[in-house]
Amino acid sequence: MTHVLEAGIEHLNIVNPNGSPSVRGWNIINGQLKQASDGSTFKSINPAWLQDCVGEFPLSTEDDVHDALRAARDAFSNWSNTPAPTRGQIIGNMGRLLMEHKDAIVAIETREIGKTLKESAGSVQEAIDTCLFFQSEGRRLYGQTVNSELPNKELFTYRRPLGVCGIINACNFPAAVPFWKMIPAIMCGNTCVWKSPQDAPLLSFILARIMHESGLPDGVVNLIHGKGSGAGQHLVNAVDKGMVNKISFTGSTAVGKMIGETCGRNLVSCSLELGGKNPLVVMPSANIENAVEGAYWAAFGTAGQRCTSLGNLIIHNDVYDEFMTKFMAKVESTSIGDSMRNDDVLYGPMLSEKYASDFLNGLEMCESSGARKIFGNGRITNENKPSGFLGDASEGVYMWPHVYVDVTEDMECFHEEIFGPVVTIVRTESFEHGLHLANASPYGLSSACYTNDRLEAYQFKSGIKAGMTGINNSTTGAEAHLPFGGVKGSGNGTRESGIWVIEAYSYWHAVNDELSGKLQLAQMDVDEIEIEEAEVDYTTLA
Ligand code: UN1
Repeated sequence: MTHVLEAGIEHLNIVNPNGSPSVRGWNIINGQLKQASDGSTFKSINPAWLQDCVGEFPLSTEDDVHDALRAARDAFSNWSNTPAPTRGQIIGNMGRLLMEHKDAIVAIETREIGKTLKESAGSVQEAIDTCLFFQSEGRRLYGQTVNSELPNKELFTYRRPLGVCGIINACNFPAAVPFWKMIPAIMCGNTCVWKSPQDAPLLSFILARIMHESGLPDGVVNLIHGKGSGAGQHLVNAVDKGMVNKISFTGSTAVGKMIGETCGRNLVSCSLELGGKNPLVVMPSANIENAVEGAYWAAFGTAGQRCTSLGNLIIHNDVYDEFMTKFMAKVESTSIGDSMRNDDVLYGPMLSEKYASDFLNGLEMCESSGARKIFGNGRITNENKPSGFLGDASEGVYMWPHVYVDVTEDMECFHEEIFGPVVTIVRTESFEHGLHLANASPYGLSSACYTNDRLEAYQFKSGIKAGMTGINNSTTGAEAHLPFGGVKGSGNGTRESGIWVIEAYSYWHAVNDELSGKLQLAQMDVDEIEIEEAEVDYTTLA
């Protein structure tokens, strides 16, 4: 077994299908490598090749989480007093180191969670873009000067860090999403305890290591591995113990609500990026080829395992048959397999066995809702595989693409997110009805409308209740400098990315400086300006 710190990153992506862990990974607390206090571990498995055990990692205990939180607390004073441009420079170094090792990191992401190499490269690039954006934000982090209503008095605003941030992300964007959170957090002067996703601990370890190599002082980012129900829950429970000043979470709506309640009763701020049942509406004026391509990618890219993946595909009756003929031709020819060993697959395995079993439960819900399946057959095996499957299905956790039609608003599968390669198709007879359907689920993350009618496009973007909307585009594809997040059941209104995320990791501090040498009372000592009676009678000038 290789020591993860001794091995060059390039040596960590060698597939090793003999069942034994390739590497031993560690928590990083105050810059020190630590095992779990009780020595327990868990394994990270390559979902495209289950015999390939990527590594063995500490199953962190409550004590480990508290150690990490104390380290973050101790590091806070020095880090928050480090000039913001210097913090930005360290973040810039992170971006440059990520670029240097990009190919190796991409391969590790694909090996650990099964995304295609192209998509892993996208996720790592999103982390790089985030670093480059916030490198220069360190030279801004502007406050304001504000005019006082009193003479010889100055008013100012400053952005201040919140303190210790608990970071919890899902494994589907294991490079982009934690960087969306931690890079602005540390740029603002906060320190972090990062609970890595259970299914991507090696990638998380590499990223944390790169952060340290970039010049980040010990204790500013502390990494703990483990399960959501273990280390993740301990981190959230620490909010009740007064050890945490902020939680940032990406994951399910149910867990997000629990975190929101815990933070709420402690008046601790939280950022919640939760589920979606993202609608895509196809209108008769649309370019149907583009609409088919956008819907197909949104539904089945990443094996449907994005929070922005397409949920309800809403098609106008007038183009339903044409759209479906073209759409189904693509679905039927979908190429699926291990991207490490096959070029040009659309998607790989499920992120892990757990995601696979949740997905199969979601399919059962479609069946019990009364939706009609026109394509798909559950888990891919060597005896049960679509024509586009490449490789030996018994090696990994692969799913058919699934298409359900005749879905209506009263069905459970219309409302519930199903994380995986499935699309639920709804007919509409008008734009108004399509927009109504697009707004009818409990979620409001992403959304899309294909139309070449400018008024419809306008009415869609002003009528949809969602955090993000694509016009003639798929539901996915956020960029690192646009606000990312949802409304309704998709979050609590906070945003990731761009300048907007800074609000989530800082508070405004208003300072007044009284230079007059005396106590001047706001509102009360302000000179009153009387309204004078006009000398000219303006009414006569007309
Ligand atoms: C997620 O699934 O949590 O817009 C993030 C997108 C990606 C990010 C998805 N850039 O689909």
